[in-house]
Amino acid sequence: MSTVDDRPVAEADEPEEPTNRPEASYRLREWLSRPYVRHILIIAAVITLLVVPAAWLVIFFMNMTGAPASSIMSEIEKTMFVFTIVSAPLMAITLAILAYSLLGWGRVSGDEPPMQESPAIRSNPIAITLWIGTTSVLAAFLVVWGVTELATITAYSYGSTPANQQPNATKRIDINVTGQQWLWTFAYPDQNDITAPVLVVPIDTPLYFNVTSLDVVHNFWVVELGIKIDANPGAITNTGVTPNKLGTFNIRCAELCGLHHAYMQTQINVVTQEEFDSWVREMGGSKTV
Ligand SMILES: [Cu+2]
Repeated sequence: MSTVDDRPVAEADEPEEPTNRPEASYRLREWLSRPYVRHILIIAAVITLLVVPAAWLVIFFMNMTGAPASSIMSEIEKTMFVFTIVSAPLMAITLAILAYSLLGWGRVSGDEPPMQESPAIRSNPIAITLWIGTTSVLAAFLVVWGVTELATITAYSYGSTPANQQPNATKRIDINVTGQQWLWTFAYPDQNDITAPVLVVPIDTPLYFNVTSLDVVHNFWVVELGIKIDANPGAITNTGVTPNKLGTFNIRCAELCGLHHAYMQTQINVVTQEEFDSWVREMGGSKTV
């Protein structure tokens, strides 16, 4: 009896050569012809098309971001709309896959596992190139749009312009804004230093705010004007805006500053030049713009 094991040795499994793998374009077409892929793409297209009127309705028609009362806020609303539209296709495809998976439309009935299908789309060079290319172009567009808008808004708020070179520098109104727990005070240095707990300003006149705080960090925020800046103790921050719509808008504190932070709000009244002049006289000031 031989002690040598002469049974045939099993050959190691060799990876199968993908010699008969179909072309990438054929595989992509095959993938797109699957019913669940087409269903998901149709749902994604419908969601994308619905986002456009929905965004328009919320931002421009219902004015849920606050009806713009300055060029700054108009630019901000435009940017919100563009960002929503451009990101809609990606949101839509994610939601479509999620909905399809959750609702189980692709489920195979019975206990049988799903049938093995042809090579996965994740290894398809055409699909990968299209996906990365498209999302990169969308992202790059948003970066360019964002930087351009930021420059425009900064210019509108006089953030990048020295005080003496600002538009209508002679007509400009300086306002010293002081936040403290939990109220706002406004002083008009060029109008006999009158002070008021409510802001009154003329329409179409550049306003320049010198903002500070007496205690903790607050934040001076007017939604409809599109301005928002920290009020820091011991420092002055600046922002500016030209209101272009008559009306009364809320001024809120946008920095959690203690117990009554939620009630730290007052109002800005945008009035005509005549109304502003008579308000200044009433308050004891003399020189107006
Ligand atoms: Cu606050």
